[in-house]
Amino acid sequence: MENTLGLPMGFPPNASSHGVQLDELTAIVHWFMLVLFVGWGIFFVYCLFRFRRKANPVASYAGAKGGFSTYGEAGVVLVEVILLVLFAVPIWARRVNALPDKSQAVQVRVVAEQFAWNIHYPGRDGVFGRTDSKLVTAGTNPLGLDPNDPAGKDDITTINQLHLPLGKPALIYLSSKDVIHSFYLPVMRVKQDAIPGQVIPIWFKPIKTGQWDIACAQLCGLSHYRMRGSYTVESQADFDKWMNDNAPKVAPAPEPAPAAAPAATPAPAAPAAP
Ligand SMILES: [Cu+2]
Repeated sequence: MENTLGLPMGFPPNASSHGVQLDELTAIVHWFMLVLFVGWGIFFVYCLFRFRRKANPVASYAGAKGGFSTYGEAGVVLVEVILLVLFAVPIWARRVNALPDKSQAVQVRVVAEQFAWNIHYPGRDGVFGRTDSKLVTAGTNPLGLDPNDPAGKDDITTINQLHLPLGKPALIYLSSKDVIHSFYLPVMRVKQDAIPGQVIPIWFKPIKTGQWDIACAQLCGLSHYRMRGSYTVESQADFDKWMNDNAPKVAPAPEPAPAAAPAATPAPAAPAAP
């Protein structure tokens, strides 16, 4: 087992650019916990001895005196406020809220359902076709793609098969059709709940090629155990080839009709690129 900062953490191998930071942070927290555990353990044993019944036949009803405990508590609160405001919030803003440039990233929609992962690439035009829950048909159109939307003609959809190029940020818009699922890629150090009615963007950069499982990390129903996808990280050339092989075999999208129909159907907020 590989150690992280000297601790046998038992992490799976890491294949993403941010994974090392997460692993080290987790190891640092464990070191702190170890120090606290030993410190409090020693204090506990000290108290057992110091306040033993034989030496203290009568309980002290006054308790601790002096300002130490008050100042100590205030100090702890202050340190925690500093950690939250100066460290946690800025790191969250930079690492989680700030998404990579769309033109530099591979954009994919991942729509979870009982019990599969629907994968949706925007295709060559980089625009996701319109989807509508009313158009969903099990088997033939699990994503509810609108066949009349020209932007959707070149879209690539798969079930349980996600491909990503190496070294390029993957920007994933995660949603769910039914219940709460959780998109879990252990070696990418990615885990995010997929929540019906929400589109949650997540991103990471794969730094190793290989093939791994997409696991569902929420107990989402009877067949949760088999809600298992697969993703492949490959070179840009292999990825492009895969995209080509899977592109719909149709003529280039025709010019949209003059009086384009989409205006007639009020789109109920397609969960495409936010
Ligand atoms: Cu699930």
